[in-house]
Amino acid sequence: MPSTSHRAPHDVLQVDPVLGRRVRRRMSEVERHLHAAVARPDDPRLEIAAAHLLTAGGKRIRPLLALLAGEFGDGGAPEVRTAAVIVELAHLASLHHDDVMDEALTRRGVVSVNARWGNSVAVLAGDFLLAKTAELSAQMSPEVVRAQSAALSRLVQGQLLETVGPLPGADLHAHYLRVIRDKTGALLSLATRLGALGAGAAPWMVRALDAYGEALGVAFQIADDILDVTEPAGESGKSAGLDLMHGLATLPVLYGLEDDRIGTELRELLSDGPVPDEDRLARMLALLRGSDAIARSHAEVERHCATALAALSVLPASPARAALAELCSVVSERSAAYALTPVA
Ligand code: GRG
Repeated sequence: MPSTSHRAPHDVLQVDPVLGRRVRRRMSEVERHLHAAVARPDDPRLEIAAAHLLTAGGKRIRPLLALLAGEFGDGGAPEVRTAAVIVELAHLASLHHDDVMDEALTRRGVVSVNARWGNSVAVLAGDFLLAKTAELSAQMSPEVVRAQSAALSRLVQGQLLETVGPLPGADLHAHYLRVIRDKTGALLSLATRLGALGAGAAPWMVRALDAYGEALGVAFQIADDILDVTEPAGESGKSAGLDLMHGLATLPVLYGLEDDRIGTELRELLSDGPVPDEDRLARMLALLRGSDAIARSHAEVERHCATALAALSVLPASPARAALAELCSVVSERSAAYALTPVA
């Protein structure tokens, strides 16, 4: 079985020790401010629910993106740190709501907020986190508020489009791409945009970093969708096959349906409706893992990483640019193992 240990996003800081020390120091400040943002000394119950996933961990890729984008201006400006806090809080809010919709039992390797305290608390704690992001962006600038509102609106639209599914006769690949651009690309590009804006970077740099974040976000989501099929249960802090459980046509599934060897059986299994029993889910996962759907999906990860690298190439060479380029490799490596070693 291929190895499932992945490099963490923060490992890219190893490209330059001086950058690494600086960004890690700023990251601990971000952590302090994240916890301060959810602190409610007057009523610890809300704090406990809102801080549950924050404390559980997570890769912190969005704050890392904001801090690295900040390196293209005054990276030490407090606004860069605020940008990093905003994007992680918005991400957390979206995870709260996502887990309610998916009826998820675990997240970040711990029991989900909805499973622990119920749907109402999970939704409201998510709303509280979202409200905090508005409070923080209002401290920055009208441009930041505009960028944040636009990104959050895309996030919700992406999730909505995924939920309602494609229109009859629509191009399924185009629908999938639209969904993931909005539900994931929008927040990663907000991270780089706000980090760069907070640092006072030149507008052309902000645009390049925004384009990089969006393309990286698309690659990141496809890799996530591949891992949903390939990762043994528990490795990602979620259960395996969650998307299939909910009948979602992610890229590996779309390619699986196009594969002559498994397409017919996969279509039949899927047409039995969502929430399959354990045997049906196991059979669908085995079919996809043994087909070329994983390698074809991984090729798409690499294509979007190449777009992200092309966006970076207009920026001046620097340790931060090298770290952002390395992040493309980290994202691509996440889904590479099974693509290189198909299993029967
Ligand atoms: C309330 C802002 C808000 C949105 C509501 C629910 C929803 C609309 C959007 C959900 C979007 C969503 C969950 C997209 C998936 C993004 C994704 C790849 C999540 C996993 O991110 P990682 O791997 O997770 O960075 P960690 O735990 O490491 O932070």
